[in-house]
Amino acid sequence: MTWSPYAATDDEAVIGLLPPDFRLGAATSAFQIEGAAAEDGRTPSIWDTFCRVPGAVADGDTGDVACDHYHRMPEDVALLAALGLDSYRFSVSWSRVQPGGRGPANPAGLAFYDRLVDELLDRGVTPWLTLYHWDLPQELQDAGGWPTRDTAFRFADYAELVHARLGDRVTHWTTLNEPFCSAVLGHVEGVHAPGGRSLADGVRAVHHLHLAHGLAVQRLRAAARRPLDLAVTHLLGTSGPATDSAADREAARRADAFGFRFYLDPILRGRYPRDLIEDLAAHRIEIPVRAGDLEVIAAPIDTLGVNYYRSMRSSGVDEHGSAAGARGLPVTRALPHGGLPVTGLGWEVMPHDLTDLLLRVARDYPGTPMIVTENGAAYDDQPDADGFVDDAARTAYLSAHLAAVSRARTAGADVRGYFVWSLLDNFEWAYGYAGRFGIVRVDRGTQSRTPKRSALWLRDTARRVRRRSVDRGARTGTDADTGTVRRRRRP
Ligand code: IFM
Repeated sequence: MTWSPYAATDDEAVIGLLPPDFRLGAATSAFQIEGAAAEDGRTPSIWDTFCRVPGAVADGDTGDVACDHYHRMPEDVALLAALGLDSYRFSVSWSRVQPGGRGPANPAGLAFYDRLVDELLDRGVTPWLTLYHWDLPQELQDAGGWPTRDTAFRFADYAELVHARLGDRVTHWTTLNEPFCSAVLGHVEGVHAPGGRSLADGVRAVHHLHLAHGLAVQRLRAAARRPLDLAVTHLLGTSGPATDSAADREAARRADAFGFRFYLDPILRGRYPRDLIEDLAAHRIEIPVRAGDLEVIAAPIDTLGVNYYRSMRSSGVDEHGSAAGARGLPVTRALPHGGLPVTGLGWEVMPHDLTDLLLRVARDYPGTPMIVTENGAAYDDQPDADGFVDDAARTAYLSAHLAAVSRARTAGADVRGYFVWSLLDNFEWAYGYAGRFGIVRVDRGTQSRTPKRSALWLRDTARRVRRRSVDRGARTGTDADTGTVRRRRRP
């Protein structure tokens, strides 16, 4: 372990306290790695469209080829297995399996995920499937997208369609990844697809994403012939005040309502926060709740996915010294803490905050097991002559954050696993391919994969945590959880 300014000296010892059944995996998402954008019947998603907007994505990068995972999937699964990871979090491309977002399934698209699931199970890796990671079929966007209520019902149909094909083997289902990003980055701030800039649309999008989640949970439970682990993943952080001034404390409350409780309260408490409703009313915005919606949204889940990268402080005044919020947002200016190490994207490294966050969720929303479904860091990796990346900073980052999870567990938070973001260097949305989050380097020219030092650290950590060798070769046919799920026999 390399010394780093943010790693506590006993991090590795604290990681050693994780129980042998603690889930350790890596995560990806369809648009970020698959490529094959126009193959086998896939239609464009909002991200295919957004990538074509001049200036929207750094260097004009697109997902057309990405990591070519669509064609290299067996190699990538072999890599996961060689690293001894017990779980793989991936997402399904809606427009690949149901072109246009409605109507019949696309057999060729579904067949890809069928092969992926079998390949994982063959190698003893548990598939952890996310149904939606930001890539709405463009046709549904043209029909109004997430600000439109109908999109939630289209999502529920899509969820059922995927489950009908994979539900015999996939136990772990996450409905949505980070609705905050879909709704706010995509509809309010305009930096993600579809590039909208309307607070009202963003609020409508949040509600319809929640509704989509709840409807899908109901449909999957009804369709399942065996117990499923159903989850939703949220991007969370803390948002303390920048100073102790009344304005900053009020700003922190607003940021917490808009960025945190807006997401967890409806799902886990069956209501929207009262203060948020008032904040929005001041902007003449109403959350478009209809009778019965909140009961659907609060359909019980089994696991809460927590994605954590960093936290910000909230300021009640804008850069000109005026009261923040005057620009039409109920949130306020988010400031860095300052004086902390930063990643290659300038994101502050704050592992202790992850402990606080997990403990807060455990305290405020008791009874829901958590999994850290994403955590990781982008750095400007420099490969040596063989393509190896000695990414000491990323390794230290992961070690410090996994230790933070272990500390939260010790203090009482029910956290059952940790997925590194990401398995591969991939398409980092508006940053294009410049934001390298992978523990495995992907050479953009040759597409060759080379595990970085952080991947080897994770492999060794998984060994240590499980106290069993990962060199037993391919483990065949059983799901780590149930011992009963088997690959589908293909003719
Ligand atoms: O790459 C993204 C991922 O798609 C969603 N969560 C945050 C990651 C890093 O920005």
